[in-house]
Amino acid sequence: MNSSSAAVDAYWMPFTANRDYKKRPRVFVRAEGHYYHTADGRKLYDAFSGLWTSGLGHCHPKIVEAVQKQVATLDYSLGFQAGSDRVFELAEKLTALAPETFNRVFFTNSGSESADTSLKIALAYHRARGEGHRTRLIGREKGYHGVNFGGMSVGGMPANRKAFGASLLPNVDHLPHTWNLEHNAFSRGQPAWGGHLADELERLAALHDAGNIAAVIVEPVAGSAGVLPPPVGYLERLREICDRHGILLIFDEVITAFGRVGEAFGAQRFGVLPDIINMAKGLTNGVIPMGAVMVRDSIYEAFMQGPEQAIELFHGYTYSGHPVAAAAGVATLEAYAEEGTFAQARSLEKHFEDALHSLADHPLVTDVRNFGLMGGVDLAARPGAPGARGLEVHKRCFWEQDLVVRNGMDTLQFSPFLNARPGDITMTVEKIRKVLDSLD
Ligand code: PXG
Ligand code: PLP
Repeated sequence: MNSSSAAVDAYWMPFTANRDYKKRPRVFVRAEGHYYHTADGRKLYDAFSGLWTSGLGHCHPKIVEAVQKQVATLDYSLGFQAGSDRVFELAEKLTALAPETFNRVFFTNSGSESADTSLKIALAYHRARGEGHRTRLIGREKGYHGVNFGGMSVGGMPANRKAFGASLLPNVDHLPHTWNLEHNAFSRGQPAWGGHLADELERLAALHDAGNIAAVIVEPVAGSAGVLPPPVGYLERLREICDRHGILLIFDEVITAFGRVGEAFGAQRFGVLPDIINMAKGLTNGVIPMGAVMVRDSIYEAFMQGPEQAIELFHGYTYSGHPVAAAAGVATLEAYAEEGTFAQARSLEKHFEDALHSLADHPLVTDVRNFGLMGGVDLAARPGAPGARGLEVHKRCFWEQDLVVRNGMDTLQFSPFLNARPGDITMTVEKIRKVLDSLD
């Protein structure tokens, strides 16, 4: 393992405070089950299950074996005008898991690519149906749809947009976010207040003319923003308004799919069916990068016209449906089914909620939110140093508590394993309290 300072210096790390990190690098060399291991023999509990990715635990034997076998059998397959047996198998398995009417899937390599793919499908769908004037895209404040230009444009994280403001897509507008400390602080699950904020879509429809709007994209539960569950009735109202005006509804389920909210898809948990579902992360348990965009039959069918030899959608990635990623996907979906993972995740929800909300009385904690196995704990920012306290918790947990916790600025994010031991969730929260007690 080479983590000399030259090696560490060579790497421009993503979403990282590079200079601060490189003063004292935090490096993993191995992972197994619920733990990471470091070169100097330390073993750290992973309270974020990868990056919302690895719900089954690290180095799951079934997935490891499937990947090893696949890479030695068919390492790459041309994906344009050809395909591997494995990717068709995954497509069939995935559509079987999805809500009825979602029978077609397009493969990408990440959540960001899924975002851009879904927006392109929405625009091309309307054009294919003779409604090429539907070009406006609606996102939401505090939304996160990855870092590519489309996803960033409909996203609503100010820091991610700041440097690129002038070059974002035109014809985009945003719904307001639903987080409001006056009305829904310390909510357990879906806040009772805020469903009416979906009606802002009606206002945008009037402003831009509904006939010019192509799609609305939201996360069923906003993740990166610090876990913002939808207020009661909110998603239902978005669905109604989209139906009324012929607007496509895209659910970005990169985090919420595959058991994170106790069902295969958040759409099923909330009982609200979008038109397009984006996914990534849990599709392969994080083992090989892969994303996907699943559409209702009616969307796919709208493209299937014109001469048969014509390509219907001019879009695709070199690695769309990569056979090794597909093998990881197949093994992951099988493991979810064999181990009853989604039901197990659901059975942990109450314990997780109670554990997280036990932090509510801490003087540094300003809000706690949760849904499924997603949790966010806001800390009061240190005066004049936003984000410093959150990063300090991450670092102290790493060095002093053998615990990996993720912070987004001053929000601590929790993504327990879908098969976590309840005692480990309790342990995580006890360690967080200890660290919070030691902060100034
Ligand atoms: N959509 C959603 C809803 C996501 O959560 C993406 C798209 C982008 O996926 P890729 O694979 O391109 O990263 C995501 C990714 C965090 C955090 O700290 C979450 C993500 C990425 C980085 C940090 O919560 N989610
Ligand atoms: N840039 C160049 C020069 C390429 O040739 C390609 C693909 O062939 C790409 C970018 C896109 O790469 P990918 O398909 O991996 O997204």
